[in-house]
Amino acid sequence: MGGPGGGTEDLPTPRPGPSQDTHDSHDAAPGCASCALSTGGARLARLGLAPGRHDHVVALAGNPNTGKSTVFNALTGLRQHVGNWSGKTVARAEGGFTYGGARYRIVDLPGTYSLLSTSADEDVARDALLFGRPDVVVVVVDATRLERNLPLVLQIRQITGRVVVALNLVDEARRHGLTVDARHLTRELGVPVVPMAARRNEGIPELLAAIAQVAGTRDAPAPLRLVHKDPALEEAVADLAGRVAGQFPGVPNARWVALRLLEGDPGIEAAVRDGTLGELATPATPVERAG
Ligand SMILES: Nc1nc2c(ncn2[C@@H]2O[C@H](COP(=O)(O)OP(=O)(O)OP(=O)(O)O)[C@@H](O)[C@H]2O)c(=O)[nH]1
Ligand SMILES: [Mg+2]
Repeated sequence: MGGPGGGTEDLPTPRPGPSQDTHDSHDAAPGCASCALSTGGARLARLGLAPGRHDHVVALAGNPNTGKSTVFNALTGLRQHVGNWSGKTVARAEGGFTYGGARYRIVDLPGTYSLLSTSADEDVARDALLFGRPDVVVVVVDATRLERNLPLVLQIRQITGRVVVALNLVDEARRHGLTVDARHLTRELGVPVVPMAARRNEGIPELLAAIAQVAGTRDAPAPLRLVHKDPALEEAVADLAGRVAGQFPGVPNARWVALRLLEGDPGIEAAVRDGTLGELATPATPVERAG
């Protein structure tokens, strides 16, 4: 896969302070649900998650329309419109910022409801989160619609503990008489939850501090692990995860891959069959990861 000419792009060197690179690229395998992972490392490079001269990589994820681009603009200090990723044309947004003397690259991912991907857009977000190994995943959630937003948070928590939840739109929630207990959520999820109203720049300093804390720790919480009550299922998952890890040494989230295989996820099945899962197994960034 890849745009015309294929291959990876040279990533721009992050500049001190705000910066942004917005790219339009064409996905050469439109609608190829079964080859979701077939671009391997090249795709991660295009996503901006490959190694570069930054200290930390931050991925911005969340349901559609939760304020991800608003958060992106607030963090990078830019006001550029960031298009959605849809259909064959992918507009990706990457930016940079410095905080506490460290350089961060931030990648705005397409909105997604689930990592159990059903669309090409969701495949992009899924691949990046599962295999891109960002130092921090900021999940932007809508405080007025928590019940619709939390499933994605929980799915992401199952693959990494390096998560900050940006509890956005608290101004809207207030308007509707809703109060969200962020402390309680923090305890339940085991990761920082930062109340914010990104459009008014409320909560941005707190979000930056939480990102820096997670980026800098070597003791991120372990991924949440769903324990299956049926011992036979648990055994099957463990067995398959072991085989996935044996076949593709270094692949992140072998257990997650095993669960999807047991469910018959066609994209994951194809990536295992044609071996492209292995292309995603190489460490993507220079920072040592926990979890
Ligand atoms: N009231 C309020 N509106 C916000 C806030 N943050 C974002 N918005 C508005 O919510 C709408 C969606 O914001 P975006 O930043 O485009 O959301 P997104 O998650 O990037 O959306 P997609 O890319 O379509 O998934 C815009 O109209 C924003 O101005 C906030 O904190 N409070
Ligand atoms: Mg957006």
